Amino acid sequence: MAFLQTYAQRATKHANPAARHLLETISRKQSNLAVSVDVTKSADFLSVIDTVGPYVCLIKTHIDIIEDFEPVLIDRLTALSLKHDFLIFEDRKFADIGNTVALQYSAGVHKIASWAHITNAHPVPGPSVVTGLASVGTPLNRGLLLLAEMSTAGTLARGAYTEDAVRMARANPDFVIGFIAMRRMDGFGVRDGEVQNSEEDFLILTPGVGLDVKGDGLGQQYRTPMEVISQSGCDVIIVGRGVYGNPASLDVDEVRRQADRYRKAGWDAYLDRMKG
Ligand code: S5P
Repeated sequence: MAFLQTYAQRATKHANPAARHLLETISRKQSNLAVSVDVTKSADFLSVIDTVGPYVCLIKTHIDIIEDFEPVLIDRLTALSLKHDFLIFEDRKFADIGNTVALQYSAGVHKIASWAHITNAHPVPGPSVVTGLASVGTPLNRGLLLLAEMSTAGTLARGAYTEDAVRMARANPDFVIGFIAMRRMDGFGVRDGEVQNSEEDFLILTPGVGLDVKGDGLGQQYRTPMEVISQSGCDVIIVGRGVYGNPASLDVDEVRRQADRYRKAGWDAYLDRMKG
C-alpha cells in the first residue's frame, strides 16, 4: 500500500510530474503542510505566502477572491514558489462541461493552467470534466485532484458518489493524481470482479484541519493532523485560518509561529504513521 511507503519512495515511482514534484518537496522540506491563503488583498496574500513559504510543501490559492488582482501578482507568486521551494494549487473546483472547464482553466483573467501545478474538480459532471481539463493540463505536466469527499457537515459527496469519483480517477491515472478526501481511497470503487492496480498511488490532500477549534460556525469541521495523517492515512494537511488567523489583523510573527507549529504537527503525525 502506497501510504506505508515514505514520501521519497513514492516520489521515485510516480508517473505524474506534478505528483512527483510534490512528493519530492514534502520529503526535502519535511513538510506535509499546505497553507490555504484565503485573503482578499494582494499585499496580504504575498505577505502570508512569504512568511509561511519555508514551512510548506504547497500553497493553496483561491485566486478569484483577490479584489485588486493584476497579472503581476502571478509573477510574484511564482517567484515566491521558487524562492521558498513550494508548489501552487489553485482550488478552483471546476464543475462544468468539458469545453467550458478547458476554457476556464486556460483562459480568462487568471489563466490558471499557466501557473498552478495542481488544480481540482468536482466529479459531478462525470468523466468529461477530467477529459476537458486534461486537454489543457497534460501538455503542461499539471495534476488534477478530484473532490471525492468534503470536510463540511452534511456533504453530499459520500457513498456511491465517492466510489464513482475513485473510478473516474482510475480511468485517468496520468492526469488525476489524487483526491480531496478525508481518508485514504485505496480499494474504494473497486466493484465485483475488478482488480485494483497494486502500483496505484493517489495522493490524499485533506482540508478541515485545526489544532485549536472543531468548527467555524459555517459548516466547516476540523480534525487534528494526527487524526488526518496517522489515523486516516491522508498525505497532506491543508490549513487556512488555523495558520493565518484573522485577515483583518494579520500578525506576521504569529503566522510564522503557527506555520511552524502545523508543519511539525503534520510531520510528527507522518512519523507516527510510519511506525506502523
Ligand atoms: O471539503 C473541502 C474542500 C476544500 S478544497 N473543505 C475545504 O475547507 N476546502 C478548502 O480548504 C476551503 O475552500 C478553504 O480554502 C480551505 C479550508 O480553510 P480553513 O480556513 O477552514 O482551514
